[in-house]
Amino acid sequence: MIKSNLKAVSFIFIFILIIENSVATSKKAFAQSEQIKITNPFINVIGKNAKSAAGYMVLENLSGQKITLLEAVSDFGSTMLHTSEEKDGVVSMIHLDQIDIDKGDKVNFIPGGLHIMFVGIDRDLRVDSTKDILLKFRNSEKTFTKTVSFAVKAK
Ligand SMILES: [Cu+2]
Repeated sequence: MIKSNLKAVSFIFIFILIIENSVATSKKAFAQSEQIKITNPFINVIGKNAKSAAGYMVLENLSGQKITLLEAVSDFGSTMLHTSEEKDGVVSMIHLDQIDIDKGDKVNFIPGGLHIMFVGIDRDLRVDSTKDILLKFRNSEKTFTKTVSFAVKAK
């Protein structure tokens, strides 16, 4: 009888440990996503049923270390990280594998510069709606994500 009680107690104890552990993990993930502040996220859309569009925002690194933007993920098309460059009056887009944001720095995604390129868009992005975009980041310890609501605007 005592033996089975002990078993039950140790089972509950392990259960509590597992719960505490997962709460601590999600708290840490939350804290990390708070290290990046994002302001004015929007997607510029040209016309109806556009197959491509560009997303802009201001990223601010509030942490004490470099944070790298690895990827943006949408549920309506593929994405790439791009920057624009003008040479001899010709604007071309350059693919970037990642974008570093140094500690305390602000990085501006603006028309004519850095942007999230959306391609292969499979639905009409209604102007004045919002679209959730998942941003994947990395710091020196781990990768973490942040979901940001982008306002859809007509260009
Ligand atoms: Cu582009």
